[in-house]
Amino acid sequence: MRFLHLADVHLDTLFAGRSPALRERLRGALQQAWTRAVDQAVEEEVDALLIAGDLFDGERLSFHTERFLGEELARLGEKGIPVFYATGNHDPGEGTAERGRIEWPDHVTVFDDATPRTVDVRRNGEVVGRITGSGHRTAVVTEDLSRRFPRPAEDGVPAVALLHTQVGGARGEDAHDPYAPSELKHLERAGYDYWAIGHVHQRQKLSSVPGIHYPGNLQGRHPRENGAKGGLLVHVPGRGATPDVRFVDLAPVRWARIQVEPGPEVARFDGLVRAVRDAWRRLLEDEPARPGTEWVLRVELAGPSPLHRELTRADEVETLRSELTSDLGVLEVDLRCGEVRPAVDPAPYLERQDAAGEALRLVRAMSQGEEDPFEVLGIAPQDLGGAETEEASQVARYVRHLLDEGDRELLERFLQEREDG
Ligand SMILES: [Mn+2]
Repeated sequence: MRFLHLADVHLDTLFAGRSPALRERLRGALQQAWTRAVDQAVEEEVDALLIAGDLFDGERLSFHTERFLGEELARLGEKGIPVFYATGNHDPGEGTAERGRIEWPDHVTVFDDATPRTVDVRRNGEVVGRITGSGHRTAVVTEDLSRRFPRPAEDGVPAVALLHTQVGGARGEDAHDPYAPSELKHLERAGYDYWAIGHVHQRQKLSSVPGIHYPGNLQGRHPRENGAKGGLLVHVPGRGATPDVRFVDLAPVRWARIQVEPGPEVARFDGLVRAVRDAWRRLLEDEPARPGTEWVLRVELAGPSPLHRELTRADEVETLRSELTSDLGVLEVDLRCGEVRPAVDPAPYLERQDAAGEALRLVRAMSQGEEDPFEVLGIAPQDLGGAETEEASQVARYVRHLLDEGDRELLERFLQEREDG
């Protein structure tokens, strides 16, 4: 049996907090990724398409998605490709009126409660595999649903299990709530040839034989969901055989993050742009993408820089951000400069018997706890903005954090004022 294994599509994600243009593009990308998945299933003439939960992000079902999904499912139906969909915590069986509008066609099997069901998959009338699936009835399933799966028949027909589950110990599991938690040991011994699972958005293989795989989500939706996203093309050649699993890159938009330390020698705007461009090229080499892939890029500048002062100003950062967006040809750049430090080295100034040296020694004494900053500055702890607690040791830690780069900051201002004066 050959099938395409998808999970965590999250149709109708709102993408709140993104710019209107990006939001529009990301919503389109979710659907485009789905269209590519269907294309892939048709081209590869798979025996089935499997969706391991969270097909929808939530209760919402837009008219657009309702119509779109209907058309895409019909395309699979016309080619005789059955669809198996097990509900997850985002789209539980006890759905809402909105999602209830969907009329699932006959070639779609929806597993939407805890009781597993087994369905034959046929090719030209012959049974080539069996799918056993169960779904989440409600949004908070704490039971290990995998324990209910029956022992598959030993009649030579490949057995595949379909479930939305958090397998204990999976990478990135802490980013997800432990719904329908299961144990790898149990899945391995349950007798299936392949577990098509979903929930954790990071693609990973938990076991080769039997195959136990998270395909990851179909399209990344935020900076932490970076790298190539898509589905798994799976071939289970026979009962007890080793499944062949191949990743297919389907997401039209990719998220990425690069960290750049321009260093003390980059002292001009175009130098900054060039430093980021070089890092960007290296990323493209490391992370090849299909032609036409669009990118949303987080750029984090860090380290000592003579442009530190400019990079603390919102208008300057915006100019750089907008230049990078067009220069790199990406959808959007999210530029972070919080880790950039002044390029000056305070060490030689610390010894000097002048105002700068005196001030530097005082900042250092405060940050090292030798002087009480509240006494020195003549303020009370409760007047300190930004501290989330009045507990003395917490406040002290917060103040030390504020003072951490304080010496460089202070020295930079001294030097600047001397130049200005
Ligand atoms: Mn989920």
